[in-house]
Amino acid sequence: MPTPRLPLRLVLLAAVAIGAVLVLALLAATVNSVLEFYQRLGELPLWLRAPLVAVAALVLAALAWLVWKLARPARVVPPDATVPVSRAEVDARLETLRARHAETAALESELAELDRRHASGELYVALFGEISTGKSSLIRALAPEALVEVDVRGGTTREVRHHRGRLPDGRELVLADVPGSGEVGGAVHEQIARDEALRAHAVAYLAASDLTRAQHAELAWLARFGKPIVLALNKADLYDEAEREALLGRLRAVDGAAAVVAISAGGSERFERLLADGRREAVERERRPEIAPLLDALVDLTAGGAAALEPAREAAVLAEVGRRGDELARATAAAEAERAVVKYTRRAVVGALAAVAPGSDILIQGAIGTALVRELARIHGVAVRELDVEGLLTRVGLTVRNTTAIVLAIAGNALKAFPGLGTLGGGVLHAIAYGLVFDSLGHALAATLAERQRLDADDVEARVRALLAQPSRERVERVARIALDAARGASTDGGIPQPRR
Ligand SMILES: Nc1nc2c(ncn2[C@@H]2O[C@H](COP(=O)(O)OP(=O)(O)OP(=O)(O)O)[C@@H](O)[C@H]2O)c(=O)[nH]1
Ligand SMILES: [Mg+2]
Repeated sequence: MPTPRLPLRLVLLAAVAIGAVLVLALLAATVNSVLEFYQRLGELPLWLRAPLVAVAALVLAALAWLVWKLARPARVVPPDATVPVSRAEVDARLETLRARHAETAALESELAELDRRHASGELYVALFGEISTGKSSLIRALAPEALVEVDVRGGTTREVRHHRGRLPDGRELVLADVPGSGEVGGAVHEQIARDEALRAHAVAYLAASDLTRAQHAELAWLARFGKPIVLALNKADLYDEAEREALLGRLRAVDGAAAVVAISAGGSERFERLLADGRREAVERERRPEIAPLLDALVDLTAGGAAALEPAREAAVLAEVGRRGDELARATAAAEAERAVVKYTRRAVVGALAAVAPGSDILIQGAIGTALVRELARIHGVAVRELDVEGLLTRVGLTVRNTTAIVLAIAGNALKAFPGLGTLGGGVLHAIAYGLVFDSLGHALAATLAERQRLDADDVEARVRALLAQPSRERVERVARIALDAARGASTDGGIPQPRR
């Protein structure tokens, strides 16, 4: 007769009930002992009570501090934080990058443009803002002879164009019209605009209504470079007096801008005209620009002339070139590391195939492992001691020993992807396994060195373990191909690798 099974729900209910009773009992006991302790404390003479209370308070404070230290969320440095950097430092970084054959042309031309503008002594003002906020229309109003394209469609301006204009006080300036930001898929144009904004002495940031979250972020990014900014509410003609004042009030509350003004850059308007004979005619007419408040703000903001604003402009460009130089250095190191990993994986595979005597392969791999660690450390500019390298290899070796079965299974599976390999024998399987170990060690170590800038064995080991546990198909096939190429090469040489037990 089958035994009647208790419904799972009932079992769970019972467990929860028992748990609740236990928790309540524990709570009551704790409260009770606290009360008792408190009572006893009250009975103690003051000379004994006072130090006891003080010690308890200290312990509690230390505990609270510890909890705070452990639980506090890590401080996140925004990725685009601007780090001030000197010209000499930037030049030195570029020199190092050139020596590593990195593509430094763009950064060099940025520095050349920095020097060219410095020598020209001209005042540069960039217009900046989302698409269709009226940047090109504003250029047309500021520099009437300028040939600029204005369109109702967003994304009309695709590159930076410079135009000469004149401030009301008679000073000349160079105006930069730039592509609008916020266009779908317009990351490249946005970067062009941002770069030009950094190159300018001052920026007129155009908006056509309240700022969106993206516009807030853009303005904050620009302000972090210490750029003098006029925030201009364009298309003010579209709002009545009350709406305009309310909008301006909100824009004034935004951080980052030195001045906030309302303008009408102009643009053109279309309307229908009713003719005397009853016909209707579509007419397009230029709107009259009203930009005096912006011009006045620019006069104030640039009162010291280009020379006074030059140090801040240079600092902004250098900070950005420095940031990009760092990015390029990281990418260059990553590419070098990748090549090194492939090189040593191949050597490990070839070594494993050549090692006929049992046990000799371990020695060969030890030497190759040391060389791999040394080369990756050199690429990432991390100094390592002999002892650390040995320690790391021993630890990873132990990890690998524990996972050998997995690695061999993976290698076996990989072989199935290459038909007709029966003749090559178990040596190849072994070699693929070795290759996977080296490939995993190399990638793990490269990632640790790039992220932590030191040989953190714990981190490397954890990463190796993760990589070996779940190797991607692409990785396994790549290593398998290296092994097969090496094995075929060996067999055409006549030295067919022996199957291993
Ligand atoms: N009502 C009104 N419309 C304007 C004003 N200024 C520009 N416009 C219109 O806004 C639209 C976009 O103007 P553009 O000058 O091309 O804007 P933009 O910022 O250069 O645009 P992108 O180059 O695409 O980033 C056009 O249809 C203009 O006629 C203004 O002051 N008032
Ligand atoms: Mg434009």
